[in-house]
Order: sequence, then C-alpha cells, then structure tokens
Amino acid sequence: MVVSKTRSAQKLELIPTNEGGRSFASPPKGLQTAITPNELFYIRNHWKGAPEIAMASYRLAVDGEVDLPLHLTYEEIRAMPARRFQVTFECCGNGPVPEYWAKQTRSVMEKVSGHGIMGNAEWAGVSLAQVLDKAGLKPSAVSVVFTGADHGPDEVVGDPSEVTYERSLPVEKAMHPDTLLAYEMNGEELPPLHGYPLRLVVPGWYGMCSVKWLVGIHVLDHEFDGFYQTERYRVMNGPDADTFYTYLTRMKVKSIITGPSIGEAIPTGTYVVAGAAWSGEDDVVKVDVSTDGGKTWGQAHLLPRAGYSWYRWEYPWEVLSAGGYVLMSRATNARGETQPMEFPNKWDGLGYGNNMVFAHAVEVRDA
Ligand SMILES: Nc1nc2c(c(=O)[nH]1)N[C@H]1C(S)=C(S)[C@@H](COP(=O)(O)O)O[C@H]1N2
Ligand SMILES: [Mo]
Repeated sequence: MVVSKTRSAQKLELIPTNEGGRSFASPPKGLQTAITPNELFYIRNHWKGAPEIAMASYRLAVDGEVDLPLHLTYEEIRAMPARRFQVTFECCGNGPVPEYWAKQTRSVMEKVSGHGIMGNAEWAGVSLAQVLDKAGLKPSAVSVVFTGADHGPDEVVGDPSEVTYERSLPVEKAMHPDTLLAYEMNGEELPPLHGYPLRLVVPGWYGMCSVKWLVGIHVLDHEFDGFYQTERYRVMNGPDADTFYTYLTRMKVKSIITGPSIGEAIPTGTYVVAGAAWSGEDDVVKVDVSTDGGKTWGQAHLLPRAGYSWYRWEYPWEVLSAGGYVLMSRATNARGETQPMEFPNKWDGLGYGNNMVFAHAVEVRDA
C-alpha cells in the first residue's frame, strides 16, 4: 500500500483523531456551512493514506449471484447516466465521549466539539441498481458485498493477519435508485483520501457502509460475515434483550449546534443560534433548543433539506445578561423518535451510535 502524497495539503485544517494518521475530524467551521468543503470533510480510514490504484488496469468486478459477471472500466462507469445530490455522512463513532473513554481520546474529541466526524457534500455517480441490473441479480441474491482496495492488520486487534475493508448491504438497499457508485464530491473528482476513483454512497446510513476505493461487488446467496461487517459497527444490547448485538445501519435522529462554537464568547443582545439535524432517510420534524441546560425549550426554525442532506436550523436567542450558558438541541423525526438525554449504548463502552442531547457551553459577554 502506498501513501498518497497528492492531497497532503488536505489534512492541514483537519484535526487528527488517532495517532496512526488514519483519521481526521472536521474543524467546527467545516460544519457551519450547508456544504462541507472537500478540504474540511472528515477522513476515516482504517489504514494510513489511500491505496494506489493503477487506472490503466482498473476494473470494477461485479460477480457472484448474477447472470452476467461484469468488469467495468472507469470510462464505462462514467459514460452511464449520472445522478447528483447531497448526502450527509456521519461516522457512527461521532459523538460526545463517555467518561470512561481514554483521556487522550477525550481531549481530541473536545477539540472537535465531539461532532467533527461528519459532513455534508454533493455526490455524483451512477445508480448502483443500474449496474446490478446490467449484471442481472439471480433470485438467490441475499446480500451484496463491496470490496475496497485497502487492507492490512486491523488497527485495534493489531493481528498481523490481513483484513480487507469490505461491507455488505441487503439487496433492498443496494437496489435503491439513490444508492450510488460515486466518482465526484462537490463537483470535483473524488479526492484520493475519499475513495478515488470510485466509492459507494449509501444515503441515510452511517459512514462505514459507504466503501471507498471500490474494486469489487460480489453478490452472495447468504448474509456476509466479514470482519468489518460482524466484528465492528455494532452495539451491545442490554441484559434483557433477545439478541446480543444491534448492527448499525441508518443514522439515528440527531442534531448539533454549529454556532456559536463550543466555548465561544458572544455579546449580549440577539444571537441566532444555528445548527444541523438529520435522521437517516427520515424527515426531521422539529428541533427544540434550550439555552438553560435543558430546563426550558423553544422550537428552532427548520430550513428545508436538499436531497439526503442535513436540515439546517436557526434559533434567535435574546440574551441580556453576561455569564456562562449551556445550550442544547434535541431533534425529533417523522417516526416520533427523539434524541435521548443520556448516552444510549452504555453496554459495550465503544460509544458507537451516540445521538444523545449534548451540552454546549458558551460564554456571553457584555456588548
Ligand atoms: N475502503 C474503505 N472504505 C471506507 C473506510 C475505509 O477505511 N476503507 N472507512 C469507512 C468509514 S468508517 C467511514 S465513516 C467513511 C468515511 O468516509 P470519508 O473518509 O470519505 O469521510 O468511509 C467508510 N468507507
Ligand atoms: Mo466510520
């Protein structure tokens, strides 16, 4: 695996979130605009850098439970009808860090307000369903596995045996017309660290589903049991549950405050508190905001979303006395699900899928 040097400039404003140079969070300003610029969009890689892909010999293999296996060149994919829309990404490790997490992780997460492992971009590509239709799914098809060109020992296990980054989707989600094989991000060719030449974009589902550096699509007649499918991105259920794990798929209902930034000092007067809210493929129907640490709540003004983007919201706050304040936001989706006040997945200590209401401390000074 060769580390890509072409985009080293991209990292400058991003905040490293681990020591191996694998992952970088967006700084607060990357979340303040409706579109996250490519150079501020978080990077979450299991190994350092981007795998080198020789474009002259690049082929996307489509095989398994299909009538006609395919080997598509990049040009053949680009020649197919393009789709283009916004999709908000969130890593399922995005969120405030529980007390029992390592100190070092906590200090990094504080820098990014605990929310920088997400972003919103406009993606362009072809409908995966179109490629699967070309190959012809057999009636035996159950799951569709996506293989990245990156591999190595797992970052946590450290086992010297190689694992490849592979994830699967159920046929239904794979065949959804908005599941994309994307080659463009915000109008630019996919940057190397975001998956050049081709990545999956799975609207509404947590980031790990959107496999980068895609080289293979393999249709199975059973559930996929690869390492990153079954050993990661799951949360332990409570002691009374029927099943041990829940595997994360759609992003839970959640909201963040993006302005003022955490710890920022603002003047007395009227300040428009701003933020974002999202909930998988579902609509967000309301965002409540508190400026007194959750004692009282008022409703924010929700702006319409674009495609599968986050909703932006605004809440005019009249604040007359200087001092410290704790802001909170709490989103509710069209299914009636609301963000919990406490850390939801406390059983395993991994912190995945944390959509709790977050305390956002700011300072108000006399204008
Ligand atoms: N091939 C490959 N795809 C991958 C990953 C990876 O390490 N390798 N990381 C996944 C995870 S956990 C996330 S959150 C998203 C991050 O996408 P980004 O780095 O473009 O923001 O990519 C996903 N796709
Ligand atoms: Mo992730």
